[in-house]
Amino acid sequence: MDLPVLSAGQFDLVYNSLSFGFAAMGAAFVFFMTARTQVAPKYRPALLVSAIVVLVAAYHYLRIFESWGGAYVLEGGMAQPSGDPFNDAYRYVDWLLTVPLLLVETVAVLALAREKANSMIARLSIAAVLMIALGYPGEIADSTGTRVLWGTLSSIPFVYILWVLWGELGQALERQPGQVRVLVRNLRLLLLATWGVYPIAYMAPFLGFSGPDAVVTLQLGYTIADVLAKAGFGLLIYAIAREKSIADGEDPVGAH
Ligand code: RET
Repeated sequence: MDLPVLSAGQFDLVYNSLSFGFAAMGAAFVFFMTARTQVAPKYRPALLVSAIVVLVAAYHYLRIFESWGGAYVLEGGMAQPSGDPFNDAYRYVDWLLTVPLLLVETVAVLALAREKANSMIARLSIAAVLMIALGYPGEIADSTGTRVLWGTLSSIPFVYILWVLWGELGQALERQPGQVRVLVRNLRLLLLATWGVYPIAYMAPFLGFSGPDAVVTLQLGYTIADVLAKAGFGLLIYAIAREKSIADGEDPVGAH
């Protein structure tokens, strides 16, 4: 999309939220690395994957943040496009790397038989790559028609992923002990709520938001969803791993 002129306040809102995104992902990385020793060894890979996800995201947020800063110049209280492009591709490259990792994390917490887990990861990862690759041409398009077309195509693998995960997490719920069940239920809701924000933010340009408002809504929506879907999701995975360690009688902290 061509960048519109923004008020200084609109520019700052996106600037600060991208900065927040970088700080949140960096802090989450330190947390997940440190928290690994608080769960039983079999759950440590899940926390390592969470840490990798937020590290990859922290790097991309830094790049997006710099790109946003370079794409505008402040003049007379307004933010004018500087002529340098704002690189939307960082987000999509980030998702290409992190969404399959989040799927690995989710499937790991389901504790399925190895073959079933591998086949699910493969099917869901292919769907994730399709979802992201089909969304990108629409993201960078200027015409609404092109955006709607690619967005609709991208929604097919999107619905497939949510459908499969919702069902599998639902079945896994039944097998979990008390407190873990509540956490897995929350994980399922967080997944649906955060993943649902992406297509809505993508639709901002044709949901009645025009020019500057559309750009700000889109960037804020993606950033909030990313922090919740990566750092927030990882925290729930940590809580589940911790409860399961305690339930297995393998609490490494020894408080139980
Ligand atoms: C796009 C294009 C429009 C249609 C749909 C989309 C979905 C994107 C999603 C992204 C999820 C990213 C996550 C990142 C976390 O690391 C590509 C915006 C359906 C669901 C979870």
